[in-house]
Amino acid sequence: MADEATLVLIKPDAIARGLTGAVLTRLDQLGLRVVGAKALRVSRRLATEHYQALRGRPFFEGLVTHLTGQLHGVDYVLAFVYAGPDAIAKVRQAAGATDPEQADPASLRGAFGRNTAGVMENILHASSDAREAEREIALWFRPDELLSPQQAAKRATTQPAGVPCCRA
Ligand code: IDP
Ligand code: MG
Repeated sequence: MADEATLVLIKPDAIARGLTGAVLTRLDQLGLRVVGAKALRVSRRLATEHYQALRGRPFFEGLVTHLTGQLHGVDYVLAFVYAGPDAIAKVRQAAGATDPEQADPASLRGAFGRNTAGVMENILHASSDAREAEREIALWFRPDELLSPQQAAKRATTQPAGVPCCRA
């Protein structure tokens, strides 16, 4: 399994609904290491750049407005970089399918997502492949905001504690 890094954004719908802890608990169980973490305001420019591949789609404006937090009265998102073997696929699987109504109920989107605000309130963003992860990490984090693999290695040798209340 390749050692990879992937971007996670806890979207404004999750922040507004108090789901940050649930997301982080689930991701902690993947045994990856966090090499970047921050809270930040999202400008329309950053949101547009983040979703540039979807420009022109009918839901694009709503998507950008959602990520800026305007739909949920939230003025920040939480951004993380998770790293480790197969990190991209592991986080995508934990996130679940794009549409919360189609997502596996055991996934974060299936368990907590909904479609009630005219956009998909699907809790989190997760990079979909290595190329996208590289582009997105560079968009959201400066190099000096990320731990080196050596700095983060201690976490990798520690087994996840496991949380009895949550499915692995
Ligand atoms: P992903 O987040 O699962 O990678 P993408 O296809 O990359 O899904 O789309 C990015 C985001 O755009 C989704 O998370 C969702 O918020 C929104 N989105 C995607 N497809 C639709 C759609 O058909 N209608 C409304 N919103 C959509
Ligand atoms: Mg995507």
